[in-house]
Amino acid sequence: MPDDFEDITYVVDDGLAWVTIDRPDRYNAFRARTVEELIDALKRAWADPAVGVVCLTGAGDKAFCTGGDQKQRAETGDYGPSRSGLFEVEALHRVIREIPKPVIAAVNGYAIGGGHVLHVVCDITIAADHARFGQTGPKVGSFDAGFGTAYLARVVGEKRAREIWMFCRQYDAAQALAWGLVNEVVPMAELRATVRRWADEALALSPTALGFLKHSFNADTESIAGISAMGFAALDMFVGSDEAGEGVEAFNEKRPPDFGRFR
Ligand code: S0N
Repeated sequence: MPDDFEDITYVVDDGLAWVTIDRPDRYNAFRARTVEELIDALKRAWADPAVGVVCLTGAGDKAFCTGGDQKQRAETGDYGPSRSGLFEVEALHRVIREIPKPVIAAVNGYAIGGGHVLHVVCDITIAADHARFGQTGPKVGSFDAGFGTAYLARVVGEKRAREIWMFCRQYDAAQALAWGLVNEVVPMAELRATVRRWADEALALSPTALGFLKHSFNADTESIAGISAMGFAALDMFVGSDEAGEGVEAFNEKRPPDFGRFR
């Protein structure tokens, strides 16, 4: 299949598909096209019997992904064009969960906002020791009322998940490991080799058993998908508001937001 990706790269190496968000000048933030390409790549990995494990990562050593592209949002009021005309973040979460193969997030820097949610929904997270984690929605006028909140609470517990969203702090890799938000922390220079090692362990196991196990783990949290659909519909309405606009403008003007008048 010809590789017509613009925002990502897709490379299969000995059973492991590397899916890399390739927008380092935007700290690997995603626009609609990026999300569409990520979905295509994951489906390609799903369909390919030569692939047993997927790794999602970001180009460079600054960022894994910093969520929705706030510059695009300021320029055009949306996340730019896609073939379908949709901005399918919710569908991306679903395909990461539904592909019956382990998906490993290799966090090579900031995992922030919608980028943080991406690693949360992956099966495994391996982080470089300089990685930083956090949500920014209430700072920039967005929220994730689905897997980004409810499933995060399953991972780290209610109190920590609420702290993460309600205070928009950043957490280092050691803290993320202590909270069970990541599986392993390694020096950046060892990140890819570590993913390779984890992938090789999984590649030696029964793919059918792994697939059913993944479905089984998902079954327990599947009700979140319904909340997620409602949350993203609400978000679509909220992002057009003056309140959300203040968050985007503040980020792009490099100043703190002033939400006082919306209280
Ligand atoms: C990552 C942060 C903390 C890094 O800070 P630092 O080290 O001070 O570097 P900066 O100078 O800030 O950044 C370096 C350069 O990278 C650009 N950049 C960084 N992040 C983004 C981004 N998300 N979009 C576009 N550009 C980005 C900077 O602008 C800078 O470039 P220059 O040098 O040219 O100025 C810090 O950068 C940070 O906090 N980034 C923003 C993180 C953020 O708020 N992300 C968005 C959070 N929200 C979402 O992801 C939700 C989107 C969504 O899922 C959605 C879904 C469906 C429907 C609607 C939505 C919706 O929300 O609209």
